[in-house]
Order: sequence, then C-alpha cells, then structure tokens
Amino acid sequence: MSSVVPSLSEISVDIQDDIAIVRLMRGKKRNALSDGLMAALEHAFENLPSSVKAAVIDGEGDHFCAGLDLSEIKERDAVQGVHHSRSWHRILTNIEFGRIPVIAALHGAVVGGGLELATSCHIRVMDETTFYALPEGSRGIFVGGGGSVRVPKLIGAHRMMDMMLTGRVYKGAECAQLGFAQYFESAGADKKGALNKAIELAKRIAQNEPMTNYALMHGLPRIAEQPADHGFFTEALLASVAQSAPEAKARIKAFLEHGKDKVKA
Ligand code: 1HE
Repeated sequence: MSSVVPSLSEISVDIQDDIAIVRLMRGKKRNALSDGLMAALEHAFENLPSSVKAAVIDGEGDHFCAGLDLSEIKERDAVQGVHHSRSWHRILTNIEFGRIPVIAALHGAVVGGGLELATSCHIRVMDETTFYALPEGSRGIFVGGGGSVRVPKLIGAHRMMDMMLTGRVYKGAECAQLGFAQYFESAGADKKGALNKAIELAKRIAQNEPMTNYALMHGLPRIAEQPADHGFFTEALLASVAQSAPEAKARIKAFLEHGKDKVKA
C-alpha cells in the first residue's frame, strides 16, 4: 500500500486546540474505503501535530463508512489480497496503538471495513441511526482489516459468527449494551449528536496526562492478553512510570490541597 497515492482530498483534518477531527470525505460513495482513502487516513494520523492530544474520526454524509471499496476488489489476485489485508492491519493498528486516543463518532452504516475501522478506535459513540453489519459473508469474502481479531473482543465470536453467516444487522440502544459502543446518543435535529459527544469526550481526554492516556491505550489491551502474573508485572511498571511524571505529582497535590477534580457521582 505504500506505493498508493493518498487521496488527500477525501480526508479532512480539523484541528481545534488540542483535539483533531479527522473526517472521511467520500460521502457520495458512503465513505467506502478505497486504497487511496486508506493511505490518506494513514497520512492524516501520521501527520497530526504533537499539540493534538486526542482525535475524533467521523464520516461525511448519512453514513460513517460502507467498508471496503468493492469496486477495487475485482482486480486483485491472492498474493495482492494478502498484502492488501496486511496494509489495513498496519494502518488500523497504527490508530489503535498510536500516540493518542481516538474516538469514533458513528452514524448510519458502520459495515464491513467500517466496523473494522471503528473497532480500532478506543471509544465508540453511536446514535439511533447507526447500524452494524458484516456483509462479507454474503459477498463471498472474509473480513480482512482486523475484524476477526477486534470485533469478537467487543461483542463475542458468537455474535460476529451470526452477523457473517446470516447478514444480521444490529441497531438501536441494545448495541451499546452488547459492546458495539460505549455511548448511545440522540442524533438530534442536526444529526450531530454522536459527533458532539465524541468531541466533548476528546476534549475531556486531552486534559489527561499524556503518559496516562498512552499507558491505558497500550497497556490495557496487552495486559488483557497476558497471563495474570505477567499482567500484574506490566501494570506495576506502567503505574510507576506514570506516577513518576512531575505533572502527576502536581495533580495529586492539587487534589490534596484544593480538592481539584473531585470525583462526582
Ligand atoms: C460503494 C460501497 C462500497 C456504497 N464499495 N461502492 N461493504 C458493503 O457490502 C456495503 C455496501 N453498501 C451498502 O450496502 C449501501 O451502500 C449502504 C447501506 C452503506 C448505503 O446505502 P445507500 O442507499 O445510502 O447508498 P447506495 O445507493 O447503495 O450507494 C451510493 C453509492 O456508493 C453507489 O455508487 P453510485 O456510483 O451508484 O452512486 C454505491 O455503489 C456506492 N457504494 N458502498 C464501493 N462498499 C478489509 S476487508 C473489508 C471487507 C468489507 O468491508 S466488505 C463490505 C463492503
């Protein structure tokens, strides 16, 4: 994929102080992920300024993302298919294990590769228009963007199996309970409910100590896959690195002396 020319006009990056809003701008094609759009996505995340502490990703138009651009699949042989899938793994893993937390603002279709993109993000916000599907099963193909690894971690392999075998579509508030998203918002008249909530969360996250955010993004998923004994040790290392930052000491002092950032129920 490195030889692919990024379609830079199909991604917009809006920097608002310490957050970035990265938008898929291919609404006419329901933000279907062509090679050029994937390369542009990679380029956008690689080039976020260091002042950005959290990012939101959303899609132009009525749908977040219709998945892989199916018009490109017909030209590939098996070897090219492997490299193509591996390029998605690289791009989405660089989002999941990048420098900053990423919040997906989901509306309309979140299908196929769109769901794979959403599951590489750290937080997902959906609204009542959002629906999830994995049409690969009925198209005679398979997930290739990391879906078989990431989706079962959220909703279980049994639900993913059902979605792929039967074409089942999930929508509505139950999706948040099932694990597709952490937040369910009303779309509102301007249809920006999920986006507005995602921006609010990004601004909140950007206030955290960057090392704590980084430790959470990189530590929690890895500790979850370690034997408990290894996990405890990894946790101890991360805890000691995070607490040694001068900013952490200042934050704790501010609570002890002034009650700053008291937990509110
Ligand atoms: C596309 C794509 C696409 C739309 N690739 N062109 N993903 C899918 O199987 C989902 C296919 N898409 C849909 O089911 C529907 O388009 C939607 C439910 C998302 C939206 O429906 P709707 O009625 O709003 O839009 P539409 O009329 O179907 O599509 C508008 C245009 O976008 C149309 O092109 P046009 O030139 O006729 O205007 C569609 O052809 C085009 N379009 N989706 C290419 N996906 C790493 S492996 C990942 C594997 C997968 O992701 S497989 C799942 C692929």
